[in-house]
Amino acid sequence: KKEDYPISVQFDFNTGVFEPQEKSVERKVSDMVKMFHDKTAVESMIKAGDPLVYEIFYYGFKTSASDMALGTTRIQPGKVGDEYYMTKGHFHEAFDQPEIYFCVKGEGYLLMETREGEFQAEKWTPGTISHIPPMWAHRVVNTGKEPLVFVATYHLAAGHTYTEVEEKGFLKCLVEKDGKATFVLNDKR
Ligand code: S6P
Ligand code: ZN
Repeated sequence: KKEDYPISVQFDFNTGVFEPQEKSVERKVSDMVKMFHDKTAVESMIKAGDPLVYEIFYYGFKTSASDMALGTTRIQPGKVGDEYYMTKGHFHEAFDQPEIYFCVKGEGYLLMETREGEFQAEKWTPGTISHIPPMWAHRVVNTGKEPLVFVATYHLAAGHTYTEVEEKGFLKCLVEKDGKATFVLNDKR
């Protein structure tokens, strides 16, 4: 079968795009209404054109015996109110599924949290590779002035669940204070 033969894609470290790819997904401010804490800023940004927050480029590398998905993400620099652009964040549906993230461009943080309330943030610069263990929700925040690009590998069997993060957020948010990226406690908690 064709899918059981090796295949390579060509990745651009600057743009985060690779070819060939199976699909790409765009997320705008209107896709993340519940995620950002300043609802007034959310509404006015949507009215002012609903800017792009991040894009995902994806290839599943499905074979007849297994899969190993590749997803690259490019988060634009920017803020909604004082809160930096970020991914939605999710848990994996399957309780035994980890993930590897590799930051190739930009700067920011990987936020991770368990359902028991343990929280950990990893500072990211180009070259940081992080292992996300099973059962840790994960979100990436771009605190820099250029796009943040990272590469993810995971099994399609992982699945994604967004509702818990949508309702509760992560323990801490990253906002700009006096020109600096600062952690503040999430006011939903
Ligand atoms: C999938 C992996 C990434 C994210 C992507 C966007 O397991 O973690 O490819 O899907 O970074 O984030 P999110 O939270 O919108 O899926
Ligand atoms: Zn994931």
